[in-house]
Amino acid sequence: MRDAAPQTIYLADYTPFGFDVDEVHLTFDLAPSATHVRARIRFSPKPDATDRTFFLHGEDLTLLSARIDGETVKPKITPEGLTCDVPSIPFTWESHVQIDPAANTALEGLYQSGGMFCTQCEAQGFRKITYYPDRPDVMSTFTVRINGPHPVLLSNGNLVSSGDGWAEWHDPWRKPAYLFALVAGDLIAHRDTFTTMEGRKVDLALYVRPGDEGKCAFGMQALKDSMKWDEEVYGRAYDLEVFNIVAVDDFNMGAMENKGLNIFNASAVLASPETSTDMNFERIEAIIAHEYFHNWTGNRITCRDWFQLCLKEGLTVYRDSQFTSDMRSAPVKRINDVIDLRGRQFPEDQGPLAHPVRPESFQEINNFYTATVYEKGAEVIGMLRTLVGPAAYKRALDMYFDRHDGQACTIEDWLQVFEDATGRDLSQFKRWYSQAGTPHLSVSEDYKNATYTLTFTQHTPPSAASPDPQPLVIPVAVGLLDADGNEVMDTQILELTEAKQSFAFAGHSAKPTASILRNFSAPVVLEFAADHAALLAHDTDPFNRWESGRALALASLLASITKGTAPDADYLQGIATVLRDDSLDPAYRALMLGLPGQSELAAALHRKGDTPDPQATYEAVEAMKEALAQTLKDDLPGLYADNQVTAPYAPDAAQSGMRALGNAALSLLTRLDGGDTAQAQYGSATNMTQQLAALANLIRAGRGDAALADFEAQWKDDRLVMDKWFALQVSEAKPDDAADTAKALTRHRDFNWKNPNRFRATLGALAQHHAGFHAADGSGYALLADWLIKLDPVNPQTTARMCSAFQTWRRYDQIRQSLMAKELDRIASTPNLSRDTTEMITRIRNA
Ligand code: 0A1
Ligand code: ZN
Repeated sequence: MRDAAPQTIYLADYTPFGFDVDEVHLTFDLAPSATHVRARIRFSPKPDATDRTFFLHGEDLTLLSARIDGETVKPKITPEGLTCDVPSIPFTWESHVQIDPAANTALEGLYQSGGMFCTQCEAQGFRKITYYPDRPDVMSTFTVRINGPHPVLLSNGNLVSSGDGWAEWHDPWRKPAYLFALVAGDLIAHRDTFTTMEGRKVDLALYVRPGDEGKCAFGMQALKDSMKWDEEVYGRAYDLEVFNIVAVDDFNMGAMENKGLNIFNASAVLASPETSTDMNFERIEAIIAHEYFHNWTGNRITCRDWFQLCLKEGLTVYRDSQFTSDMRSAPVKRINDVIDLRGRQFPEDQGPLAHPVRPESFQEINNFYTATVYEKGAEVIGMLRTLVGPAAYKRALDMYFDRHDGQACTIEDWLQVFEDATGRDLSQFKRWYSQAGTPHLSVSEDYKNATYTLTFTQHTPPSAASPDPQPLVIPVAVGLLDADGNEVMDTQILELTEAKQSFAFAGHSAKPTASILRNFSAPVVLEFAADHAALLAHDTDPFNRWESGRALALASLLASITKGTAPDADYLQGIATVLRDDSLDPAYRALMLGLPGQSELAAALHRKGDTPDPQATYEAVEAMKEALAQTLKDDLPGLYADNQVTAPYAPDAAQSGMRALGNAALSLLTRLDGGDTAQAQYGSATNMTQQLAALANLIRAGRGDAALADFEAQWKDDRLVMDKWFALQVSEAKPDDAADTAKALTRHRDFNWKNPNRFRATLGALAQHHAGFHAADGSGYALLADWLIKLDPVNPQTTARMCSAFQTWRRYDQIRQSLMAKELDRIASTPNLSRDTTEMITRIRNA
């Protein structure tokens, strides 16, 4: 049972733990409802400690015995942990607790998933396994003995010895408890090896449930590619004899970087051409890389406290985006990252959940694994690299690894290496870590006497999190083009530091066309009346060329919504020209056909002081797609045919780009042929990318019933594919049907609502269906609230994350606002609501 009044924790209150932990020995006797955990821990009081309180975290534990140096002690126990009188010299603490993994539906600590035992300890799950100073600045070596009847028994580090029914593991690298992991089950190993640049052989294994053996090869290759990339690009080699990955079906997040034993949501690692789309393959490759890269950025150098989460997450996301850019197409990756940033991080930063990249307080840390910490955190690192340049970035990173290996660090430590490596003063730059909100950057231009001048004004809207925002250091990449599209000034990085600042470019005999914020060099909202049509035709920066098309689409859609105008003909023609250019990468052309998301449109309307109407927004987007289909009607059959891959399936950038363009063409073609091409594609598809795209189009064309039934019959035993079947029906439903469709699916025999993937596939898809979730009668709000109330006692973490569907509620009209307020209040007044959900609902409701 949780506290009635949740406590707020402050960064400013940080104090170190008064003891060093020299070594940890754990013994597990596994049993579903009564697992016994014996801990033997060597503590040494720190000579210089200001606070010597011996407090060990512990939750939902039954303490059977406790001893200090062999003598029984009687600690004082509270719901959060225990305190005990301890010697002032080094001593050995022994405890014996009993826990109940079978009853652990929250999926935090030691739990069961499909008969196997597994753990999730980040952020504060280890305290549900044994009494321990469960904080990231307490680091120790771990030796773990597991007794259990399972064929596979795994923990961190290297295998010391094993026998029938037991195994012993030792992790020589000191680590915080959040990186502890244990797995026991009847699993199949897909094995390989990797030889490090230092010549050490590492045994690699990917453990999966029997039946999933055929879905391992891609993940294994991604792991080896990641290991090699981190050696080549960051000079970082792996440091144990084994690296294990385990796939589990029940997992709250994507995956977890436990030392030497990564645990993955099955959806983030299992892949095969028949069951996974190209997007799934790319995501899996990125997540495997992300978790692997944490070995250095997160594990070897960890966080002093949870306020520093972005130290490991922002940097590791930045590293995994660099990896994907190198493995695939850099412009395509950048565009996709920006789409994601605008779709998830901007709404967070512009609403009641706004918080700095390094928050200063929290109630429940699990609520801060956010797009701001991860994705904006990565953007901040990208800006730092842009400002100092790649060579200095490398020097700083080498210094960081050298200086801080084995330590638990802060953002101050991180910035210090950049200051030391470059001599720069980063005190103003540091505001990116402490100030919430998305900056707006408005730009005006002036041309006289052959001098072209750009004037920038930066403004960050004040918020509860940052009531008095200050100017930031903003790197703005700018290039200049002439009337024929030739570059007359290569990309330059302008460094904005003031609220208003001008930059003059002399020697231009004609007024140039400016391409501003190239490659999206800073996470800001740019307001500039650029010559988008010219940039769409000619910009040499692929990001800004795409961005210009996007800006034209946005302007046209906003005009349709507010003034009822028809889609902009210049935009349609500009896009048609780009699509006809065969010299451009198909993946890039496919992105050109994308339109701003409906919630992005709602945000843009809100920014202009309008009240978004979700139905009108939906209709404007539909009309735009119709206009694109008409404009391209003579091109679509060719575009579709030319982008059919005949070679054997490979999830690489070249093939997936062709399929992306072929399927983008298909979705327009379906508007013209009523779904005939989609029907043919559904019949002949031999991979999931083609099958799912065909199915989506058939649903949109109103003729999906037979294919949906066929798909279900084909895939009913594959849980990951069935997640797609659930999600697609909701996301492709007409706005008025979305809530009913989701509701009907919750009654399907395979709707296992305790499985986070299935819950997200169904209710998460509704939350993301903008016009469906915001249906005028409030049915979307009510259905989501019903299910959040039901899920909360079972799995607070997943419940709390999904509350963010309501974060934009103040954007909408009074009727919708009161419908949403009613649901927020209904959730808030649920008896015994978790700390996680209480915090989220309170922050959202207080908007
Ligand atoms: N550190 C992991 C993600 C993760 C975070 C929290 C979790 O439980 C609260 C689980 C996983 C990563 O960045 O991949
Ligand atoms: Zn991470």
